[in-house]
Amino acid sequence: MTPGVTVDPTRDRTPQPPVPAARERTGAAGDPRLEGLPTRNGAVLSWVRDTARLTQPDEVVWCDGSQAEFDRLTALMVRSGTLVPLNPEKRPGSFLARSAPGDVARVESRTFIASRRREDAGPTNNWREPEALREELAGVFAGSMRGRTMYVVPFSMGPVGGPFSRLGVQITDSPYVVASMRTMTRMGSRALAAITPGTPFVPAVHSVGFPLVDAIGRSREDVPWPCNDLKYVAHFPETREIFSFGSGYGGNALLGKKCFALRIASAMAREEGWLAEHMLLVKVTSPEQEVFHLAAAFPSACGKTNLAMLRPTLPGWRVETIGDDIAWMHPGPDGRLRALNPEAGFFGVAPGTGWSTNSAAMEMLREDVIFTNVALTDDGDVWWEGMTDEPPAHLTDWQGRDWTPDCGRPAAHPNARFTVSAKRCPSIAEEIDAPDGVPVDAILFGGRRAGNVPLVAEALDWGQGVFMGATVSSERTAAAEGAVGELRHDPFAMLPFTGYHMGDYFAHWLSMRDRVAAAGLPRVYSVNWFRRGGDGRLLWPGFGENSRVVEWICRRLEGTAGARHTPLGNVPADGALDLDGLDLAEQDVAELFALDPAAWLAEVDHLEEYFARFGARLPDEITGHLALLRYRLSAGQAV
Ligand code: GTP
Ligand code: SPV
Ligand code: MN
Repeated sequence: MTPGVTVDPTRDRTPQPPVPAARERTGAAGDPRLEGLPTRNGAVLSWVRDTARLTQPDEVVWCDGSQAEFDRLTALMVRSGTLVPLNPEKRPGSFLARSAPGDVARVESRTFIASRRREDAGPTNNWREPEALREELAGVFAGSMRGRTMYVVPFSMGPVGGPFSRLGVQITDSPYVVASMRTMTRMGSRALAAITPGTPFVPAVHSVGFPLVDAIGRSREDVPWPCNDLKYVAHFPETREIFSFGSGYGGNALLGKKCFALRIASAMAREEGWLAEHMLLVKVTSPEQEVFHLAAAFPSACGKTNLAMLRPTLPGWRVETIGDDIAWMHPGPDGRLRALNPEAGFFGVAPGTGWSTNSAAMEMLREDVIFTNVALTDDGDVWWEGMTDEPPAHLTDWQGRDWTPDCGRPAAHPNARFTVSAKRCPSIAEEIDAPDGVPVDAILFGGRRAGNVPLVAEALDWGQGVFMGATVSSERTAAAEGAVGELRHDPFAMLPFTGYHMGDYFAHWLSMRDRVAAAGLPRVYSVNWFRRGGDGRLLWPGFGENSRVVEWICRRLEGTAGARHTPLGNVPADGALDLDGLDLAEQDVAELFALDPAAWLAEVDHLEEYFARFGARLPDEITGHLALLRYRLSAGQAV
């Protein structure tokens, strides 16, 4: 039997393999009993039933998303050792989870796009032939939930019932995933009720791949963080299905996030004429009470959460948070590009988050948080690198070992994360619940770049803006497996998340020009908080001081700030970027905007080589912009 092709309730039933004795709601024939079930949707029911037959859990639990359910699950996980309750005086309602040491980040090498034709996945994705992958998945999922509970988790990405919202159902054998999905999405009864017969939903099957009973009935003990060395994060963009096996961590396992809201949604968006992007979303209010909405794409662990919760150092400016990771952007009836955050919570990087860098996040983390892979203090609180200047004298590290400041190991894993409801964020904007989103005034692209990329530059038009997105590269972070620090191309910060051919994706971005009124198209900027001087020092103070760049961008949108042309776009005119009160050497400011034509010509060569992989699917306009940049650089002018 193959998973995934099973959403059609009318198809023939073939004899199913026997299943082990059931405990509770599982009927004698292995079918979840229909009476008392919270839905009559035949497509959902038959898919759940078929998945249960394949994976053979002891019981099936339909999740309602209630507080009581969350409390039951967390209590269960405390008993099983998956969660450590934190000191209720220090961190009320909060827990620490420690993952297996081999299950700490997204696994890009095991992330698959199974489109019928290889060329539709393109050179940036791991392609698999769909039927062959289904066979393989059927093999690994067979019996994978033996001895466990299978949870059915209905959820909505975006407010339930909203015009741009999408529905999904995740099946999982991980209570940690259920609890996290409740925080990260609109999960439970309301979402299930919205999945009426005939309503499309994305079926997403997840198993940690650690059955407690084997094929011949022998049992084994559970472990605090069950997972499997063999991992799959598999997508069928054409039939809009997701299968994830072997990992309990983040984007591998919370399938509404990267798998649905980016990889599957990007394929939907291409077909339907919108954009599903790896972007934060903020509402900025100027001292004159003008409102601007900015979306910004930075690669994983490159500052989206920080910019999303920015506390401006410039007086009179206010930033409110709408999203920190994903934005869905649709051409609106008003001729604008309108964006919403499909998520309901934040799964943010802990290390580097502190009172001096992101005080809004620190306030957000005061209660009702699930922390994963941070360190535990002796009084039952949490700590990670960058939370305080002085580390505590003793900690229990993310693997449960004794830790002292001189032990030579980090206390928290570099990709340690917090999971918290958006409602906890002190700067949350009421627009997070606006079903039709907010109009986007500007889009920012950024990455970690020690060299070449200026602090800020403005694209002259949409075409150059798309080129800016296409040419993002960034030093790799701990958010995915692989060598940290290595520079890699990461177009639109979507390299690991575009569910189809990257060349077609560039073309789709260009086509937005024809879908949104010219006056309604956002302006596009590139930013870089991570430029370093010759001595290796960061040149820009970053964090709250990024408000100075935000101010220049908003003033450009208003038409009141000056700019000068460069081959890379418009940069602030002398004096147009407010640097008042910053202890920044003139030399450093110059270096933040320095343009070395030789270094850039080398970068253009690399880009040309990279883009060559996209073959005929690379839009001519991108090639044209590359040629234009080369010309401008060699002519030494800013045409
Ligand atoms: P994902 O959740 O992985 O998609 O990433 P994100 O972009 O939301 O990551 P996040 O904002 O949590 O970035 C985390 C890292 O970036 C932390 O180590 C921060 O300290 C660092 N960071 C954020 N903003 C700045 C900045 O302005 N300057 C510098 N130097 N570091 C920053
Ligand atoms: C990222 O890696 O971009 C994340 C974290 O936002 S995860 O959800 O694990 O993908
Ligand atoms: Mn992300």
